[in-house]
Amino acid sequence: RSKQGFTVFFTGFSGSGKSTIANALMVKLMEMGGRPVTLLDGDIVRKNLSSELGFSKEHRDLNIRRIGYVASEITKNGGIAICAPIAPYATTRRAVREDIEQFGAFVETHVATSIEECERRDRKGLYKLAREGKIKEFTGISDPYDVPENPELRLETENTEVDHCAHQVILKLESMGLI
Ligand code: GGZ
Repeated sequence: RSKQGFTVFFTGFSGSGKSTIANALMVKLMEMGGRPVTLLDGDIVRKNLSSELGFSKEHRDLNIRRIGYVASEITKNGGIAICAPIAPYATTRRAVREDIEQFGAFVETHVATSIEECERRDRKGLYKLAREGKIKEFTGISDPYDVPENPELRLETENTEVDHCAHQVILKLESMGLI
């Protein structure tokens, strides 16, 4: 009997490392073979599925619900979905969890890089713009982020290689009997 589908749902600040870890995880899961793996990355989804949306609470919630819907369809069909949006609101993450758990497992993974570290790295220069007020409602600077209280997994990235973070997800999936 084939295994159930599941969704790995990364959440964390801009620049926390979600996309990088999600990509490394996708490679590992694809190498294992067997089931299709679909990556729903924050900026790719925004471009292709949510291009009309901004960053108000309403628009972020719509964006996350769309991601959740696609992930639930993939999960229903026995596939693997990897999502990597900021997803700042706990209630919205909870709603997506409920959608997906009807069909398979939901593995909420908090990429716990601190706001100080994300701002220090500032890979895309967005934190500087947010501090200058040139980007409004910027998560962690001028907009809220609800820290996940009971995620399946929390990744401390500050002294951990990307590959090791992705490996921790693999170990969690094994311990949950999903792979
Ligand atoms: C947060 C913003 C904002 C604001 C633009 N707040 O590092 P990035 O650039 O590529 O990741 C961020 C991305 C966040 O989109 P998500 O779809 O993941 O957000 S949410 O889950 O809240 O819907 C950042 C960029 O968009 N960006 N303006 N105001 N991030």
